[in-house]
Amino acid sequence: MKVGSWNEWDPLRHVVVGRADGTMVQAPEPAVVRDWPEHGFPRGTYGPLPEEMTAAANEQLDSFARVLEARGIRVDRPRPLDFGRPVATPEWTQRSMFGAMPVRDVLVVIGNELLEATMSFRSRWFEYLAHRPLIEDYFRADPDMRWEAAPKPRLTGASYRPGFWEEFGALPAGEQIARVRAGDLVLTEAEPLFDAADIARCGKDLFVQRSLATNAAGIRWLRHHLPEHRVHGVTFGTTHPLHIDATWVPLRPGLVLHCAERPAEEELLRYLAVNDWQVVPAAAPGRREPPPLSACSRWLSMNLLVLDPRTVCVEASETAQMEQLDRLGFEVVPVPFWDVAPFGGGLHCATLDVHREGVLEDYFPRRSGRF
Ligand code: ABU
Repeated sequence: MKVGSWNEWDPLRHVVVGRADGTMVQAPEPAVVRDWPEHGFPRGTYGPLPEEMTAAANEQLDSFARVLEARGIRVDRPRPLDFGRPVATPEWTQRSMFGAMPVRDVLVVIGNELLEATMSFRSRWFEYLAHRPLIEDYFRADPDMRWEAAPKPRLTGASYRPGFWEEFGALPAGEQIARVRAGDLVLTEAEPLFDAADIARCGKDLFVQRSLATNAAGIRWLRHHLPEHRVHGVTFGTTHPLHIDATWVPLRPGLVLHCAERPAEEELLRYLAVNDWQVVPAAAPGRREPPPLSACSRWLSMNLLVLDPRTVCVEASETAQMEQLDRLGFEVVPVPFWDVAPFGGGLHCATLDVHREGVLEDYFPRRSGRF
């Protein structure tokens, strides 16, 4: 038993796969607006996702776990909470939690450190508890594991821009993207906030997206916390930045899959170019629409799990994405996963790599601009 992973591609030996049980369309809160009248959840309403959807998602998650185990990868599962119950801190009350499917959002392993993210939704403040039984087991079993939790956020009204959603929603897309580039979104800079899924790990370099869940103070906290790394704050040209793993997906040393609909900053592209990295635009998704009851986009097509530098798991209906990866020299493992998407994401979102073989390496020896 060992906790250790430096990047997104070294050979995977041990992974956590989430569970769909009890996932909620969460109760209203300042960080996020849910408005899905066509699926029975108009703005202001909340409640559990339908039982038949939950059963279908769990079937795909269980089957994915079996695919990984058949390849000799150890798979652990979280222990879902009663996410329908209200939660509170001394400063606020939230009428429901969310779920325990997207493990990637909450936890990240960097070297021998397992780090619990702050999160920025009140409905997700306590989500780490679904993973604590596993984390405690790892801590007992691995004498070298570092167990860290980022500062628990207060998430008072001071952490959110009042009236953000109404104001932002009324802007044309170009102005919304300008706000994304400027980091002028729902989160203020009152305290460090980040979701772990905004981090893409490339050895010494960590690319962290400033998003609807991650603010500049969160990126600064990560930079101070990980002094042996280069922690780069990055933005992409999208109106709804939330987690980097359907936008900027490192596949192996020298190769990143990039969502071309969400352009990277020129300076970031130059940094990759001077270090001889190739940035490949991902194939267009097969799906025409985003998943129902979900903040995710149809670009979950590129939310994949790399098993080693030659093998990658991809959602089974995304044939164009699979063919592209095949052309790039990967063995592609198709995994049916679309029924999981409403529960918080794709194959990368659903997992946490606890152990990948490998050591810390510097894949970007040359500096460029602010990088
Ligand atoms: N949370 C995973 C990616 C979200 C998206 O861009 O579709």
